[in-house]
Amino acid sequence: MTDNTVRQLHTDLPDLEAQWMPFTANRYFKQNPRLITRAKGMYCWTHDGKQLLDAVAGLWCCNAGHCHPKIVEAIKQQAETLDYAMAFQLGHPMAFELANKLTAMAPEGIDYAFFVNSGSEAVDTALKMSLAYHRLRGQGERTRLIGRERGYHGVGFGGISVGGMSANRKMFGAMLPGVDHLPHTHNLQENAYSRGQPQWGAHLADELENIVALHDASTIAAVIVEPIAGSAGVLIPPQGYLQRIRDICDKYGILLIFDEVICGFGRTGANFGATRFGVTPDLMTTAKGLTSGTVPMGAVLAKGDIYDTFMTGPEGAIEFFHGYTYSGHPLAAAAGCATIDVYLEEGLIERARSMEDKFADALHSLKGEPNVIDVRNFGLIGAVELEPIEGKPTARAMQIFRKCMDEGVIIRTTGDTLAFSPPLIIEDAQIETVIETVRSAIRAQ
Ligand code: PXG
Ligand code: PLP
Repeated sequence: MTDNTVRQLHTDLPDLEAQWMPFTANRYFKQNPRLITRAKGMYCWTHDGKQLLDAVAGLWCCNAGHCHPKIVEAIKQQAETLDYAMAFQLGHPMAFELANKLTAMAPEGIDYAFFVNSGSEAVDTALKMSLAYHRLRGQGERTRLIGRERGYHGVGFGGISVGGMSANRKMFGAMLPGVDHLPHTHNLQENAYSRGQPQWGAHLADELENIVALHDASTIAAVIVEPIAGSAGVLIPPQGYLQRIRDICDKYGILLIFDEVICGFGRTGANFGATRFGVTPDLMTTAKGLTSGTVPMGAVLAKGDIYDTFMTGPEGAIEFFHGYTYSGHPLAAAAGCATIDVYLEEGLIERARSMEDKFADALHSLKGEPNVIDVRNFGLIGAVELEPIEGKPTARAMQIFRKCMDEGVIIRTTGDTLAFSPPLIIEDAQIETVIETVRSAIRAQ
């Protein structure tokens, strides 16, 4: 069923019908196509030649900017040298090199990297590692997984089970059994217009004590939280909150997983959210910025103690019955190595930290604009929350998104919140362009 009028209007486009697009209003899109055909640095270009300033780094992933020449070159070279090497029982040098680079930039004690292809796979892998870890230690009854309301952990069955976004869960049946959720920390009455970490809310971590009291610690394997919840609207952890979660996990022998898929690789102004917040989890899930969005890849980073627990059976036997055909794929590994080199050589992570105040000033200047009810920020993540149009949730943010696109700036929306996560190379003038475009779009409603 192809709509000929659309095809006639956009004769330079391929037939759009056959692709079932992810997290997209397919029918609206196919009537109003927006295709990106080229990108460089802070900018993307559409099929009809329009230039767009990218204020979300693709989908929170192109942290080094688009098509960085060093990363592009590394991918080209790798494609010419080794396309694929069997991932199980064989290996190739680039994956080991990347594991070394990654663990060198991770918090102290995080010494191992297990490669996957996405954030969703990283989450499912970390959850499986947690269950197997306890079982290997003779605590196989620790099977419960604790997530958080308004958490996003990708779209695998594990990820949606511990995740806390109802639209992503309600269509898919019972999911994993034995999952519970912490409350989220978003509270506009207490915390609206916080700059950086809100002061109120550390006590919400104590809800984990109630969950432990309900189920008993001996049944709980792991707690998974994003240091900053991204997809559900940029929810910054209250001061002291993450440390309290860490302390309660330690008290009861529960593993703590930080989902760093968005927070990793400079987004928070440090290597990882864990680094910036000074709280070290047992497992970290990463993806996105790992290859600056160029080739799909994720990694689970693990404490030495967890790896060691697996390395106890007979030598020559597989220790963890898990892995993907493309775990540590050569192109992804080459992209990852070059990306980390770029972050370090160009000082992009320090750069993100040094831009944080300017970014915060610019974002918070939107306070007082029509229907703005909150502005929040941390590192190079920001959000502007809007009063929903009565009876039409999400419509206001979507109108502003479309207006910004028309004016040449890509932002992201979630619910009635506008989200920002620019590449770490953003310049002062580009911050101003983003914010002034958003201001005009807000005023134009
Ligand atoms: N965990 C977290 C914390 C994420 O943000 C995933 C896991 C899943 O990663 P993959 O690679 O499987 O998509 C994510 C992904 C948005 C948006 O605009 C956020 C994500 C993905 C797409 C859109 O909020 N986060
Ligand atoms: N389905 C089938 C039939 C397979 O053979 C495989 C892998 O060999 C998979 C799924 C899993 O694919 P991947 O390893 O890319 O996740």
